[in-house]
Amino acid sequence: MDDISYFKKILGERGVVQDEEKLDDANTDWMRKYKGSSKLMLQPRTTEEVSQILKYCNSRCLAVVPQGGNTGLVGGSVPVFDELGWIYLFHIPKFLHFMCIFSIFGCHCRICFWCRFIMPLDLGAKGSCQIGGNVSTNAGGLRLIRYGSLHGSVLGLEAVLANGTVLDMLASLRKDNTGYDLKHLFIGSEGSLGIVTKVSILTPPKLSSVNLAFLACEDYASCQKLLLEAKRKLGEILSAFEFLDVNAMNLVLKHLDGLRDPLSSMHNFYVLIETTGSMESHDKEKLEAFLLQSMDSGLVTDGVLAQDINQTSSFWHIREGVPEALMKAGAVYKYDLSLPPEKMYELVEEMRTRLGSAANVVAYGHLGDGNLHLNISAPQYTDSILSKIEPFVYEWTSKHRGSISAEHGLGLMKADKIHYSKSPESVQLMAEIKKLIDPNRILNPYKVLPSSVLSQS
Ligand code: FAD
Ligand code: 2HG
Ligand code: ZN
Repeated sequence: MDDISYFKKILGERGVVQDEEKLDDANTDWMRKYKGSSKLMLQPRTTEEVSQILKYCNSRCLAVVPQGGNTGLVGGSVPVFDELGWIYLFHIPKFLHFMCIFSIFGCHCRICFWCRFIMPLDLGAKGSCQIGGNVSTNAGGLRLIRYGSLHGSVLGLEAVLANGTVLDMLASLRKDNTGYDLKHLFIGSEGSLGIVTKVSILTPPKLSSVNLAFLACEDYASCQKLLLEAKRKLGEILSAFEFLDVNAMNLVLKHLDGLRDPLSSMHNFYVLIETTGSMESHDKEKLEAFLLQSMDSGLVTDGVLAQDINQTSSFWHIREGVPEALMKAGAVYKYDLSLPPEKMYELVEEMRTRLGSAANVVAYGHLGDGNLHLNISAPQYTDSILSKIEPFVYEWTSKHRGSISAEHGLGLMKADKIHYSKSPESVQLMAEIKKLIDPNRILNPYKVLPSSVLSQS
């Protein structure tokens, strides 16, 4: 029996996609930068089907790429060389196994908001990304400052290994120190160690009082001081602290329909501060007092508090819309860096000096987490621009002991750049773990780790 017939036997006709139009979409990443030419997409609906596919692929040494919502930004979710195709996981997390463990009470339910709980993760791609993809990239998002990373809020998961073994790590406990905590291997390993099929996640209660301020600062130092003040004065109700610079703001206003500047004039920097708490009058009073003090001290030069849900969503749209506006502006060189906040904008300014008028250097991100999204926008990709950006950006980040991937992962784009952030010994151990779990390298080969290291180990 040939491979296709075998997959049809496991998945039925509907689970084996060979239609060119569908394949073309799935072969291309969100940025339309990475494009594969694989001819097969498999759509399993159950863990058992995932297991059977992998067992077969492993026995035949056929490589596969797990794909969720395909919103990844580092070329991790598309086949790029000789992979057989994808395992498209839409049906897995969505219908079957998205299990929320609410607070620590262990109440199991399918959709958080029915039960007045929220997902601890929120990101601009929320309409398309999937929980399996989120866990596999250890996505950060807009509220990490409040709820922490998925390494903290994922309580358990189920993953299928390359040989088809189903690993049940579906705990719902806050505390469990029995041996190595294996689930962490799958959180952030970008589909290179296993396919995540079930997740149990700690979901905080939905609180009734949410306030959002859209503020202007004239220099980066003020944004930074504002962050320290916000942490001190807003304390436990602070739930997001995001920033964008004037170049990011200009792009959004130019390329996204229906958005307007909430402030009356342009400023050098914008900060969004969100608070979430349980008592409206107390939270509002606290935020208003904080804003008054920040204006008196000159840290904030202008600002507005969202008055209703429409304003709230349009303020968020400005921040969350930057990646889309960049896509509309042309080619984008994307860097997702963790840096000490006091160093972050120095890099942006140095980059502007290096590139001059050849490109538009745009900065925004999760300032509260020390995560800079440095994006360089140009009419098209050219070697001359790239050579001014790389390896400079990685060397600079490494010199300041930052991370070359704060939240998007390494994917294909940065697999061979891992050494800028990790020691040779750590990379070697990662390669040995990969070899142990996936000796035939069938799971997302060419991603995460350098091929040169993998082929030696
Ligand atoms: P995909 O893109 O399909 O896959 C991503 C990686 O995970 C690939 O390596 C893939 O092989 C692997 N994978 C997918 N599903 C599984 C599975 N079930 N098991 C094993 N491996 C799997 N990221 C952030 O961290 N923070 C943000 O704020 C943020 N904002 C974004 C905003 C926009 C507009 C866009 C386009 C992207 C943003 N991202 C952000 C990046 C992206 O959305 C996240 O990385 C997201 O978690 C990817 O989920 P996905 O389902 O689309 O995964
Ligand atoms: C965000 O925070 C995403 O908006 C995307 O992580 C960042 O496009 C980017 O560089
Ligand atoms: Zn981000």
